Amino acid sequence: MRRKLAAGNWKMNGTSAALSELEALARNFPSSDIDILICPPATLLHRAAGIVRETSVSVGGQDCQAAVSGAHTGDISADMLVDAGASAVIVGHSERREDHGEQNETVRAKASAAMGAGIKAIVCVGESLEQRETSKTLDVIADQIAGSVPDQSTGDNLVVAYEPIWAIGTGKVPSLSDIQEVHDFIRTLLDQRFGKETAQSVPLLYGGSVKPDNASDIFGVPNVDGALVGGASLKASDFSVIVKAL
Ligand code: G2H
Repeated sequence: MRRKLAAGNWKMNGTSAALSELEALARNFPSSDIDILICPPATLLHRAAGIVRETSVSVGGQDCQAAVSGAHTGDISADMLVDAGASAVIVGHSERREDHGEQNETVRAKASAAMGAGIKAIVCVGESLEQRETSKTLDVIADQIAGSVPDQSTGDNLVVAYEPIWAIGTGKVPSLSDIQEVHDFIRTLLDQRFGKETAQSVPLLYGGSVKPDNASDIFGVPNVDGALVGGASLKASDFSVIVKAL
């Protein structure tokens, strides 16, 4: 019922030369049963969209501004992402929450703007190490889901990514039972708020040090519908192994 999604987040990595990796990935997946998404830096988005055209790979943004247009120097609107060829955008990544002080309210407005522009919002949530060690994980997740997920969310316009902050780029990964606990919890929260049909149709991604050698174990966890992959999405060979494990 839910589509599976392997999403790559290149973060602030890649100039024109990196597009050869996207070309290789697109060659590997001319067609696929699962959704494959790469979110390159905004500077590459338009060219990236041209490269993946007519393959099973699509491209997305890493962030968007909540406003449609106007005096927001350096920002990019959801409509601009659409114009560049994006079908999705990551919002509320912990690096945005930390580096730019983004609160739930801002993340929700960005997700809402993305949905309004007709693209999927990949809303990121996740606890810090201190929050996990003081047993606050589920409280933090509940707060972020309540605050960051817009009311107009559906299975077609929302993806939720659970990314424990302490697992991002560190090589550390939660136990499979800990991943399942949080994913089950997110599904329950969505059920309580949107009803069973919508809750069951929203893809839930795990993110944080997903690599070729741990992907299939993570994908075996119930309620994990895919991954949001950082470092291991930069090389087509690594990311292709992860895609095939899904
Ligand atoms: C988590 C993830 C991508 P990495 O941020 O969103 O990065 O796979 O490098 O931990």
